[in-house]
Amino acid sequence: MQRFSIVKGDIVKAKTDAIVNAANTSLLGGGGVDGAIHRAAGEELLEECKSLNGCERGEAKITKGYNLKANYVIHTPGPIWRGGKWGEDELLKNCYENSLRLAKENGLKTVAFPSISTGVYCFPVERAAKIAVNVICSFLQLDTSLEKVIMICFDEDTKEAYINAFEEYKGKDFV
Ligand code: AR6
Repeated sequence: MQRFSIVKGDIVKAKTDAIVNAANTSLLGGGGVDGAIHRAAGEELLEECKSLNGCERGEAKITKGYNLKANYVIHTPGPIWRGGKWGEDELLKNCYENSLRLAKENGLKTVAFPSISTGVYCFPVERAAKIAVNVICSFLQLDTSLEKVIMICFDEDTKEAYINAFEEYKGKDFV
């Protein structure tokens, strides 16, 4: 089985154990994928999020999924793009790593990610895709508890960026 896949779609419909939310540091909802997840999960998600006291960029926190098909939501605020010299790459890497670590710690087997930071936060998608693919595939190579990670891209251009990044990664050392 291919343990990493890239698809076009709407993450709120994913039937994975967890979906990842490209949140903001308040964790109290917003636009983009965050808004879609909160709308689909219902008011109880916001209530649980209020008890978490926010989240630093690059960190991750987990809640239940409520009305979603996914049992859990992993919330991670990504970096806001400010030109690339303000630690944006490292913060984005941390988002993926900490989300995967949290999934593993909670015994989850399947996780779906959106393209963190490449919407409202304006992180260039080709650069973000390389970081995401490298972190996810390296994690899967070292860890056997996670069975499947899916990148769910909302549009064709985003999907293409992730597929190109994956092809480049496979060219290096993915088996
Ligand atoms: N399923 C999958 N991907 C989606 C969906 C969806 N339903 N909806 C949007 N995307 P963004 P960010 C894609 O802006 O850049 C919020 O207000 C979207 O096309 O959601 O990390 C938060 O509260 C893009 O490719 O997240 C924060 O304030 C990707 O998801 C801020 O936006 C990320 O776009 C976070 O900005």
